[in-house]
Amino acid sequence: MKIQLINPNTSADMTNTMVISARATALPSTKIIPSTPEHGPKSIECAFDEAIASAALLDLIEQGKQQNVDAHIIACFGDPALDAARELADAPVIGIAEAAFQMASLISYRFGVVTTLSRTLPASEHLLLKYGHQTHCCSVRATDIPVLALENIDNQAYQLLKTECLAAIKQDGAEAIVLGCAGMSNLVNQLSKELPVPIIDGVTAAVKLAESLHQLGLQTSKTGQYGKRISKPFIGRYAHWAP
Ligand code: 2AL
Repeated sequence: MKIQLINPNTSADMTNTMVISARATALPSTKIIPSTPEHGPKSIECAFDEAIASAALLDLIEQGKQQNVDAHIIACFGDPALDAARELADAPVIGIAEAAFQMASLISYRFGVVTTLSRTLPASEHLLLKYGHQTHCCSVRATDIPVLALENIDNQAYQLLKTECLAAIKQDGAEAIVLGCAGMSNLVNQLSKELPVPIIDGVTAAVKLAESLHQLGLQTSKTGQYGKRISKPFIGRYAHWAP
């Protein structure tokens, strides 16, 4: 199968990190096709970044559709433009936050989320509510590590991340930890060795969910919410979305 792995921010280094994690997890027969926008914010850490990144992300979904990919992954923990992407795509579209929450809820009764800036906490809380995981999520913690600092994480930042994971486990009762950024996908193995609970990275969780849906022959439902978008004139820089 072909999986389009979209990093919706413009950091090519972050795309490379997640591609390595995805390829290491995917079946040998799965092709991972990386996709990074040319325009937009270098990292996505607030609603403004997310809004600007979303239009470019939808262009990438359309590109993936032209390449006949079998699944699209939106690899940013805010799951930006996920519903819009599902309106556009026929193949499954998987957001890494939703993928990680789903996996965590299968292997733990209460899980914690450890993410980047405190600024992003409401976004994670909002997604937990939207997806209905709030009763099983007992902890949402920030490290205040900026997304781009994850590209070359130093020991001090790594220890900070580990300390917040431990606090989620010991103080908040987390039985599994969801890592709250695609740029943390290369840290999951080390953290798994050093912490006493399962650690879940959304990128690799999304790859395995995409492979499962493909093997089951399941596509995005085109009835109702994820039905085709409403056809209408679009002008200016968005004229390419006109009928
Ligand atoms: C993210 C992420 O995964 N990619 C990005 O640019 N920002 N997540 C986050 N919590 O800040």
